[in-house]
Amino acid sequence: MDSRKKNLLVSWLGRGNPARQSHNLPMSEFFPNIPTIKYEGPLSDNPFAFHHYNPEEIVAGKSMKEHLRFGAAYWHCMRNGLGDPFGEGTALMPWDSGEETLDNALNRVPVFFEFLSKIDIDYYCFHDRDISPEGETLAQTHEMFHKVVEKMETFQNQTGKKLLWGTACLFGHPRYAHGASTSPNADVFAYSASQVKNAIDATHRLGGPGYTFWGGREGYGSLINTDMKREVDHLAAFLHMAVDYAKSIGYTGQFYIEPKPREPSTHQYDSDSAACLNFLREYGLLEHFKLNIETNHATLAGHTMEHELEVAMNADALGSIDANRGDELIGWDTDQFPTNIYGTTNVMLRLLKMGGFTTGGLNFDAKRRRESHEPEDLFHAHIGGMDAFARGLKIAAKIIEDGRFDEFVKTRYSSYDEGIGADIESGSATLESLDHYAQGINPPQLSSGRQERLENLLNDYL
Ligand code: XLS
Ligand code: NI
Ligand code: NI
Repeated sequence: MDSRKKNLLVSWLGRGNPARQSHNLPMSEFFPNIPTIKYEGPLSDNPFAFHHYNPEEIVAGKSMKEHLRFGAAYWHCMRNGLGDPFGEGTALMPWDSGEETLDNALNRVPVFFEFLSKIDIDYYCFHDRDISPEGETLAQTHEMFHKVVEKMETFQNQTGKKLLWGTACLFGHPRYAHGASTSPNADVFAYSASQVKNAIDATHRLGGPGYTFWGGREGYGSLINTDMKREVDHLAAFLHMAVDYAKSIGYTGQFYIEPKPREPSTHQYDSDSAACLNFLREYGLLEHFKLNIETNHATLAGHTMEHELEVAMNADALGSIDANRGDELIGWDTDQFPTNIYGTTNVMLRLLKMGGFTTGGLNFDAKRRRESHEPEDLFHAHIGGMDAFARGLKIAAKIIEDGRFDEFVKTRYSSYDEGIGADIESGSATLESLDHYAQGINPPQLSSGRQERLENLLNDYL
């Protein structure tokens, strides 16, 4: 493929060319100096060990591993050259020829599964175009894709690793410049459908319990040239087709939408949890979809992660989590590894209250900094994220067990437990009855919200 086309393909990965290295690969080990990562406890000073994540340790009735269901992202681990808008990729990937060929795609598979085994992560996620290249024709693209899927299946069977969710990349290729199912061009809609059909087939074959739609370019650059109503109708029609297709092949996995407000488009239709839920409800899709909430997308939307999780949970629609974090000083999706214990505690508090994941998990949709270009940095990055979530889980379990937060909130609303409050909640109160009631009482006396005291209490657990 000519170099212009190739550059376009690598640049959707965000992300620049992997630095070329020698091809004298060891046959069986791609991370020869990295041991299998094990739990050594908080006193260990071994950087290649977990200090807090102890997979079999029981916390709140389940092993840490069962609670957390960690996943690794193929796109970040294997395809992210660590380029940024100002410079090409820096990542050393000695196993990668840098070519968009089937052979190179097949060569990456054992590398990834070795990584999963050594880092002790059970699940992974991928886009179709992460694992295999675009061919000269659509038929050739699919043919190469299914060859790589076959190899992934073999490696899943050999290693016991599992797919968490699959997805299709409907935003990288130039044909998706105006969107995929929201493109004004119906042939592009058809191409998107073809990719999604094949990606669902692959997810089904690999036993993935979930399939994700992230909007990418399903939004607009400007309303001046956009028929928003038509585009959103098309998006809904597309998702209905996916639901129908899954049913027709007996795929019973959970569909997710992953909200994000912008980037690359100016506005994405799936901008946050509330917008997604409204869209799903309006188009009769809510029973078929849950949300995959990403921390950095929440903050881009001007919300906290906790807010996005609670909006989803309140609609019984929290499905899975893309675990990462943004940078307060940079206005884009920096996809950093989650290391903030406050953040992980807040996520785990909600997850524990929800009763944990069913089909979902904590997928590290996160990448190393451009300066962390060595293969071992992949390990440091994931170890940090896993340890941070292990601590978040333990702290959240303690907070729930201790019960003081829940007790405070319960008491704060106790005026609705009886009397006039209970009448309001049960629907028996009316404006007239409340008018009568309010005129017969003394002016309301408020209790303190005690925010600062509770913030101090939270710090006591950390
Ligand atoms: C991009 C998204 C993407 C999805 C999968 O910002 O996070 O990586 O998770 O398409
Ligand atoms: Ni994501
Ligand atoms: Ni993202």
